[in-house]
Amino acid sequence: MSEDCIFCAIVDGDIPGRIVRETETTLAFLDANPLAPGHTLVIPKDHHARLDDLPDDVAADIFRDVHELVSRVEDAVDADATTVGINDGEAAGQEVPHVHAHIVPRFDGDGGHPIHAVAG
Ligand code: IU
Repeated sequence: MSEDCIFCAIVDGDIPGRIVRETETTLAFLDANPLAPGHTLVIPKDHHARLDDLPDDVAADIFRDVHELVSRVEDAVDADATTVGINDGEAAGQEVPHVHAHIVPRFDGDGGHPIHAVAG
């Protein structure tokens, strides 16, 4: 855990999160400022700022969760497709320095561009 990390506070239950899935090593919850209904974040429970900091097994756990959640989230909000993205580092648009994968439901004609739509 890292002090003053908002995502660590969600993991610890100090800040409420709308939890979608929890495993021993990962947590998935709804984004507080969703780019689309169902916008979900998948994070490691331990604090790691950048992808390169993640242990291999936790990186695999995160992708396993993303893989399993995409269809569940699409079904839940009746989406047509999904953009999955990680902003890895400040210059890439990472605002919260705790690794997180975005699952952004997409809808026919929503006008978003792949990747740029999730970079905001
Ligand atoms: P980014 O990839 O670091 O730019 O994305 C950060 C995301 O975290 C962004 O979509 C925010 O809406 C989201 N978020 C959140 O869900 N809860 C929070 O308390 C904060 C940010 I701060």
